[in-house]
Amino acid sequence: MNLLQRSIATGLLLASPSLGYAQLEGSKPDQPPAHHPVPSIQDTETPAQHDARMAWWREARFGMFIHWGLYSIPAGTWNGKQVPGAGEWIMNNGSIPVADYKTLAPRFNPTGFSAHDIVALAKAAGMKYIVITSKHHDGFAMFDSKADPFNIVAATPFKRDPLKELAEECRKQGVKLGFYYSQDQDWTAPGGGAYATNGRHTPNNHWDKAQDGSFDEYLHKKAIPQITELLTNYGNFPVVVWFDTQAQMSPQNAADIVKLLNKYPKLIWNNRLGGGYKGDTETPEQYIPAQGFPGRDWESCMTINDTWGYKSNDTNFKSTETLLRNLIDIASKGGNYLLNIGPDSHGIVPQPEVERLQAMGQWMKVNGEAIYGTGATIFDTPTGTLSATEKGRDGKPKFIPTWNWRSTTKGNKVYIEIFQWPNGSFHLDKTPRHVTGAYLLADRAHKPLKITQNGESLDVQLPAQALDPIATVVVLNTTR
Ligand code: FHN
Repeated sequence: MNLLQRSIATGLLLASPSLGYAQLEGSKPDQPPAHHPVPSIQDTETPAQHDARMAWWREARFGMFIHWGLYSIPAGTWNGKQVPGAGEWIMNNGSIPVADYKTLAPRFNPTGFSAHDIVALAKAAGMKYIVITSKHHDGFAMFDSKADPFNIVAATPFKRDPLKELAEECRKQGVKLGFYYSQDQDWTAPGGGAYATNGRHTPNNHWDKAQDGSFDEYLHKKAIPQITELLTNYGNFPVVVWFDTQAQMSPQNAADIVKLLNKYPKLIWNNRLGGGYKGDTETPEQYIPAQGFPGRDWESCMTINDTWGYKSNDTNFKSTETLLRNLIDIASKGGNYLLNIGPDSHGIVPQPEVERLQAMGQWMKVNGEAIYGTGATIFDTPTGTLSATEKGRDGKPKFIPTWNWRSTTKGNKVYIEIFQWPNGSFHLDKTPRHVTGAYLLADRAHKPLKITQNGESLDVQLPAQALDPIATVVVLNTTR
C-alpha cells in the first residue's frame, strides 16, 4: 500500500480535484492509539492545567495565518502556463522538478517585507496572534536554518530571517507568534512526503527521482532538527506550532517530535501532527462546522480569496461582511478564526487583503468585547438548515447557515450579534437566563433598551436603524 492508498485508507486524505491538491480533512479527530510511545502534555496534564495553558488562546479568538515562500514568485504560473490549485502547491500540481524549483531561491529578494507593518496590520484587524509558514511542503525554510541550506538566509540574496524580525516586532507590539511547519510533506528533500495530485500515483507520489529517499532520514536529519531550531532560536516564541498533512507519520515518528514539544509546557499545538496524537485544537479548514466541536478547542482556518500562497490571478476576495460574519459565527460556536494573508514575492500584502483586515478592525474596535474571551451561544436556535440535495466535505447533507443573528457569552453578559435588523423588536422564544437589562454595545452611553419578558420569551425594543450594517450587537445583562 503506497502513501496515497494508506492515507485514504486511514480516512485522512480527501482528494480535492477542484483545488488541485489533496486536502487533509483536519476536522476528523484522530482516534489515538491505546497508548502513545511518548505521552504528550495532553496525556498528562489535569483539566485545570489544560485550561490555564489554553487561556490566552481562548481569549484571543482571532489570529492571522501567513502563507509566504518561494511559491510567491511564480504566483500560480509556470513556464507561461497557469497551474491549477493553491499557490503554495505549484511545485506539486505542476510536477516541477526539484532542480527547476530550486532556481527560485536565488531570485527571492523580498525587500518590501516589513515585519512592523505586518504585525501592525494584524493588530489593526483585531488579531491577537500570528501563525506563519516556517517551512511549507516545498521544503524551503523561511528562517535561518543550520539544519538545511535550502533556506531564506543561506540560499537567497535577501539573507534576512523574517521569523526573527516578526518575533522582535511581535514582542514590541504585544502580538503572539506561532510557526506552521510541514513535518511530513517535503517535496525537495530526499525522502520527504508528498501527496498525490493530477491522478499521479507513483511510489510515494514523487515526480522526480531527486525526491526519493528514506522518510525516517528526512524526518531525523531535517524536520526534527528544524523544529528544534524553531523552538529554541526565537526567544519566548513560538507559542503555537501548527503541523500539517500528517499522512505517513507513524506513532513513533510523531513521538520523536512530541519529545521536543514536551520541553515547552506552555506550547499549544494542533491535531495535525499525526501518529494518533490529537493535540490541542481541531482544525476545520475553509469551513465553519455547524455546531463547532463541543468539548474541544477548535480553529477554523480560511483564506481571504481562494489561495493560501500568493497567486497573481486570484482576485476572488471575500467581502468584509462575509469575513466579519464568519468571525462572529465561529466565536458563537466557541472557536477561533485563523484568517490567512499571502504576501507576494516582494513581501507585500495584497491591498485587497489589507483593506479587509483594516475594515474588520474598525468593527472589532467597537465590538471586540463580544468576541474576545467569549464562549459559545446559550441558545439552541438553529443557525442554518441541512441541504436536501448538496453534500458537505464529509459526505453528509451540507449545512447551509442562515445569517439572521448569532450569540456569544461572557460571564453574565449575553451578546446578540444581529445581522438582519428587525422591525421594532428582537424576539427570543426561549431565553435560558433571567434578563435584567439590555443596551447596544456601540452606544457609548449604553442607554437601556426596553425589554419585555413573558416566561422564557423575551422582546427587546430596538431603534429603527441598526448601528452597523454588518452586525449590531445587543448586550443582555443576565442572572444565572
Ligand atoms: O496542503 C496544505 C495547504 O497548502 C495549506 O497550508 C492548508 C492550510 O491549512 N493546509 C494543507 C491543506 O489541508
